[in-house]
Amino acid sequence: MKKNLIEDPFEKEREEKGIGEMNDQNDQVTMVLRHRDVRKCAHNWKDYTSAAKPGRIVIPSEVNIRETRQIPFELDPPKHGQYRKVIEEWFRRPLKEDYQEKLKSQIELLLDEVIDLEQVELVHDFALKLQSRALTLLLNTPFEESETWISWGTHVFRSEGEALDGDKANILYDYIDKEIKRAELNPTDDLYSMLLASAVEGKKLTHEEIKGVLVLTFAGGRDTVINAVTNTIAYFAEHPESLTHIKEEPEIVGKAVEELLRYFSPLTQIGRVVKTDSHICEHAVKADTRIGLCWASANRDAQVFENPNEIDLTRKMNPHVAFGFGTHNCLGASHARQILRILVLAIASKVESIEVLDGEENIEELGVFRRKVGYHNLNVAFNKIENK
Ligand code: HEM
Ligand code: EMZ
Repeated sequence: MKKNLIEDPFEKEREEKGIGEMNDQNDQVTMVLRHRDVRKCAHNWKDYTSAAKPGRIVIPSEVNIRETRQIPFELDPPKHGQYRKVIEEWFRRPLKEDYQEKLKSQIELLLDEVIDLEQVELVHDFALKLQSRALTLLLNTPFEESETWISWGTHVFRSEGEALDGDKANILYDYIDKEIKRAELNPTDDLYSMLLASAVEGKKLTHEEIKGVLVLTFAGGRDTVINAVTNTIAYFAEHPESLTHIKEEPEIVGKAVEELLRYFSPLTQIGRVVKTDSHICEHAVKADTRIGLCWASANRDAQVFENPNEIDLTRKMNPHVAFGFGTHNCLGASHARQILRILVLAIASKVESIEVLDGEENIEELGVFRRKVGYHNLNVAFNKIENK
């Protein structure tokens, strides 16, 4: 059996009931499992709100370690749209050629750093570095800042043995506070300075609001990207024929990345809080409880995807929801997609084959469901194409 298989734990419940149940810190979560229902609920912000107490729509809930509201993630329309408008264009910069050129040289350089090593631990010594260095481009901050971010490890709110680590979260909050003050004194052309110069309905953004955007940028785009990068490399290690396919037809890379995102679904679910008693799939959901929009389950729904458990790099119809759906669809998607496309092409041009040595899987425990999202660590050896 292939080690990099990511099994779908939701199939039976999705087909039979449409929902799954789990408990998170004594708070019931009804997981919405079908593609159609996930999209419907994501669209229905009036009944299922994102604007609950900060941290509550994240599963596991972060209410005990976070007071700052993440913006625009934890807002509903119409406020959501007003704030999203402030940052939307900034998050489209990854579509520009010079951004992609810089990202390409970062990724190629990093690959060159590890390609000759006897073995490399992909999560910390490759994916975390790649994610942190790339983030300097998105924030438009000095490259050296990535050293600090790398030192925080793979998750800003979790540490080994602790699902929610308040002390660790404080390191991020202090760092962001300091950076906002720095940008206020010495504006540059970075994200902090852009936000300090922005306004909503004629009112300048407060430090707390700016912090909310930055916490989201640091937290939301971290383990998701790290897992996507690690899983992608593990996949090509175990599917040399797919690496050959990319080498022969590099133009399929866009489709290939979408399919890998569908299959890996780096963010399993995001919650909403129910506003009034209602029903999902004939199942009662009570006001002030949570539902989970389970992107990972929706992405394996056989009603939508033929052979959902197979990776088909040239899949034609691929309406996956790995980046969410509707109002809150991922603002970091362009950045994440570019990272993965450039990475896959760089590997195709420099690497002959990849060998998986050993590793430890990262499994989420969600009530009766157990879902692999990636690895805690994964040792591999790259085999270089000679003369490259
Ligand atoms: C929203 C997934 C990378 C920033 C979302 C949502 C999903 C998602 C599913 C929807 C949340 C909801 O409906 O409540 C992913 C995945 C990623 C990724 C799978 C990597 C493969 C990133 C990156 C950034 C980022 C790199 C930025 C650095 C955001 C933001 C939102 C968001 C700001 C909120 C948008 C809004 O509320 O309007 N992401 N994300 N994400 N993501 Fe990502
Ligand atoms: C939150 C979330 C954002 C949360 C769009 O998803 O990602 C999670 O990894 C963070 O822990 O705080 O940012």
